[in-house]
Amino acid sequence: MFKPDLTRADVTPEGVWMNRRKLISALGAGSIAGGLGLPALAQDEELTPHTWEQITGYNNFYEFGTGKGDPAENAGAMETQPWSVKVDGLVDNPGDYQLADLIGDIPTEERIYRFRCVEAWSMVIPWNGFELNKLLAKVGVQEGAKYVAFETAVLPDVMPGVNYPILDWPYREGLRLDEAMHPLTIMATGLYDKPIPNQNGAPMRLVVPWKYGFKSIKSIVRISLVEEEPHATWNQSNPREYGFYSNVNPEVDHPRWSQASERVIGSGLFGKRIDTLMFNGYADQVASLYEGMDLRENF
Ligand SMILES: Nc1nc2c(c(=O)[nH]1)N[C@H]1C(S)=C(S)[C@@H](COP(=O)(O)O)O[C@H]1N2
Ligand SMILES: [Mo]
Repeated sequence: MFKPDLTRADVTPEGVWMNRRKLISALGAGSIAGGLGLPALAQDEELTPHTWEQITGYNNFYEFGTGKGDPAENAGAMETQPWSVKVDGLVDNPGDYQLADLIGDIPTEERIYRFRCVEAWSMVIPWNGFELNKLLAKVGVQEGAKYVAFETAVLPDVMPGVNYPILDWPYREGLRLDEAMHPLTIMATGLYDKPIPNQNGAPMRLVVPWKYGFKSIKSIVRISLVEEEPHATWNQSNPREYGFYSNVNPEVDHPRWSQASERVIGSGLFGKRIDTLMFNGYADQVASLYEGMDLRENF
């Protein structure tokens, strides 16, 4: 079951520093000390909390441009109300839903997660959202469904990026059904108790905290329950560099850079570096999903 890890103290207020030791205990010392062969972290290190400015000003959302500032600059033009989401494939209740109808009475809650980009930077983000498994229960997953596939909107009028073949649009991602059902996997509709800004994936985006950031697909317009492993944009564009699983793993380097550490966005000009943790610090909760799998093969 979900157990709270990071707290509000890790993300607010501006300019306050927290002790690494506190983070370690917050993440659950078991995942670090529990014999996974990870290096012990220095206890006197500090970690910078993140601010609204960093989380909404330093983004990856290639539909709005490839620069980290492009989404904040361009995504405001995207109209997110009304927003329709197609649900199809192996479900009891397929259809084109208005987002509010799809979410219905599922309550939102706060989830504070470390978010680790494959580019070796991270932030601690206070999402508001709900477990994806609640939405899947509502649409009714049928026997035979093994994966969940997601697609982002393609809006050429407001998304400058989709007019260029930077990626194979629409942006697509997928999870194995057990990953999608895991209580850590959420659909986020808010940030810092505010509606999620467009640059962060309004009106609804996935957040899978133990995987590299690119799995957390933004501005979702389609959810499909399928039998076969679905296309995933980065995996498809460069399968040698980006695997389907994309689990954060400090022991498996990207072909062009190390994944053993990460730069904490906002912690000074060049960013403090911290050690990357197996499954991004969520090993206690998710390692069992991959029992018996070679994580070097299935990266
Ligand atoms: N549709 C879409 N979703 C996306 C991306 C994107 O380019 N397009 N970038 C991904 C990457 S690489 C990261 S690191 C996260 C960034 O999320 P954030 O900007 O909210 O921190 O979004 C992911 N989801
Ligand atoms: Mo990323």
